[in-house]
Amino acid sequence: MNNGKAELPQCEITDFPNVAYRGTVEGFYGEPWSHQDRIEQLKFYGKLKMNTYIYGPKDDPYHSSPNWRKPYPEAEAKQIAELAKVASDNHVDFVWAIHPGKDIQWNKTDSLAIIEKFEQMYQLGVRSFAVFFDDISGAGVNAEKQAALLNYIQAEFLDKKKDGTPLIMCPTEYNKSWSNPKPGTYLDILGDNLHPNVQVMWTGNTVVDDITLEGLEWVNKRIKRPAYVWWNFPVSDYVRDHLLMGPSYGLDTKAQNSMSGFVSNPMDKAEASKVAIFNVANYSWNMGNYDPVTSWEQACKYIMPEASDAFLCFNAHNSDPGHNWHRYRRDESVEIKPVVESYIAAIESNKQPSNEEKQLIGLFDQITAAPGEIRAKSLNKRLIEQMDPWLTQFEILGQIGQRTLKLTNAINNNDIHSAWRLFNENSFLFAEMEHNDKTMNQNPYQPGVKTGSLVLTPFVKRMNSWAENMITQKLGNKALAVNNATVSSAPNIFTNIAPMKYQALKDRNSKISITPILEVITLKPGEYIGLSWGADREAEALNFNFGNKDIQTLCNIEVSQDGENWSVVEAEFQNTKATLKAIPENTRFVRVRSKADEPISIRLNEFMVTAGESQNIDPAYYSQDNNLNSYQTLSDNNKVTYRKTISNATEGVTILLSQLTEPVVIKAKDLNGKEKTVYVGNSELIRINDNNLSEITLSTKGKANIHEILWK
Ligand code: 14T
Repeated sequence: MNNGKAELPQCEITDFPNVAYRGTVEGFYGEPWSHQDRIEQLKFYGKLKMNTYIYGPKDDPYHSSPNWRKPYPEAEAKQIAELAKVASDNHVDFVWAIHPGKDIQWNKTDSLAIIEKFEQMYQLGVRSFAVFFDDISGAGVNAEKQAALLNYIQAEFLDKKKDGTPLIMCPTEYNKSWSNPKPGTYLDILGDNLHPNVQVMWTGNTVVDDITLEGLEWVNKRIKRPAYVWWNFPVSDYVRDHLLMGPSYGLDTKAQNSMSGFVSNPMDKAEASKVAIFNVANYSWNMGNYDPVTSWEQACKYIMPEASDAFLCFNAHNSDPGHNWHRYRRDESVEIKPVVESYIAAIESNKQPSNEEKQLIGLFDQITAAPGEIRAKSLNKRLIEQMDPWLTQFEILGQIGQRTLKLTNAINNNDIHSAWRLFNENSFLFAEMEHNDKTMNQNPYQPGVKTGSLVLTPFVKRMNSWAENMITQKLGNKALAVNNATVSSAPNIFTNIAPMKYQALKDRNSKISITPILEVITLKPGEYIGLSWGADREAEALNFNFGNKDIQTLCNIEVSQDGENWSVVEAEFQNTKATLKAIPENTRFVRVRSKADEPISIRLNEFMVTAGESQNIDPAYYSQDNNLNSYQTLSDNNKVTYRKTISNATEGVTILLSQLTEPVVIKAKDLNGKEKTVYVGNSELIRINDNNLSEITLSTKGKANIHEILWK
């Protein structure tokens, strides 16, 4: 002490943040975080030197309409007070946001209502405030009025209180694609009118996007201050069947002087969001040094030290949101992707993969073990609870992967018995996955649970459909199914554009649709895109949208019963959309085929066939439908007879079964009609090598699934 003044030794501060305000904005739609989740988050931010938590859950009625004018009821008020306290203990600003724009009246009463509400929050210990005008329409979107309201709050509330942090606003035009580019419009009005202390939020060039220096410079010029970045990652309210657990990338490392704050809008799953939030902490503290993948690996260790490898493995394959409205995609399965690709290339050109196989075995063993390890070892029960449905699916994916690799080997080694067993095990595992997808996480927006959806799930599906073709080819000619359909009962893409063959299909509520492709597709003369389905369904309509107004003159719409004989039909066109309503009975294929002389550009925005179950389908169809997954159930001493379907079957017949509980008895009639027992036993793949048969009859005292009868 010297004359009552404290002296500090001279020092140099070398560790300081690039961005003043760093943290999260709880701004997603859907179930808000729980109180306990929020407390955990605030402590987590404290440890990672993050200083901001903006409270703005869209589904809190006291944050938004209808109740933003009303004070919180006692119980909720108590919780907010507790959050403000925990925040301050952890050096975090608890920012309370109001979302009044849906029904705000631009008058004194509503201005006062906001100040009164802020006053209530102030009494609860809140010292930081925000006003959100996002996702509204109507009178609320007026820039002059919004700016005047914020200036009023600045003057009548913050200037008087003196101990608040800078006021934050989220504009209505909160991203470049939604903002009026004309000078003197919305953003410029905010820039000119808003008190210089007010921070203006910004999500980037679109709603969900990378953050670029260029993009920030564009908006900063207009709002006349550095933007406060609201990064819409890892928020998953627009892709609720996915988890976004991968690296946080797409963040400009040279933007430190172009932003006043950086907050992440996370998933409704608070604990699972910590991976991305950890990365945001690293980025916003020292962006010059930020490396997304290194930081992500550190995050996995930090968040689940007890099982970090398993967690890393899970996260590596649960990161892409899948096709979505925002067109925001993420890398997934990055390290294994080239291995998967060369494995597929080898298998499909009848070569034996070697190195790739070893790596994939290792990976699928790891995937199968990861969920169990996470569940057993992680002390973070809330995190496990939030990931639970995805952990379940991930384990099944691992089990399918393990069998898939053995399956392709068995086929290449001509070990058809093992191949059938493995294919069949996978068939049940796929069904289990599908069942989980239809029963777990059934929100009304994107119901279901998807894992490994960018690389690994498509990989195992593709290999199993390859295996199905190989098994059928080896064991029999194409079965001739009942109702004269040779098409597989499984819906399939019908195209002669090679890379499109494996595009994912969705089959729900009688609608079979091709997953949209975002890139422009070139359709060469004669090329076509279509769908096929089984004789157990009757098509009612085709809807497609190729994003091209001239499709009507450039393409033919064609239907077929067998995939070989086609007839042209006329659809109704409306701009780029086409609808075909009267589809001839027994149609099993539909395609849109280019008849132009030159390649044409299209987009696959929609391609959907509505096809409900057809009536009176003979259950025996499912054992003769070219689909090894489907089956007919045999039980209780019932008999089922199959006549030979191809006249030149010179080898005999193969019967593919599963889930046998008792021996199956097979009787056969020869060409003279004499019957004898040809098999009694428990095998699930039975070959009867006799070219003299005219029909076979199966029965069992127990149960059996008959998957396919293949004559050769
Ligand atoms: F305020 C904004 F900065 C913002 O991003 N608002 C919402 C946000 O709450 C939501 O979590 C996020 C991701 O879905 O997107 C914004 O909400 C939207 C975006 C749209 F494109 C709501 C409707 C849309 F059409």
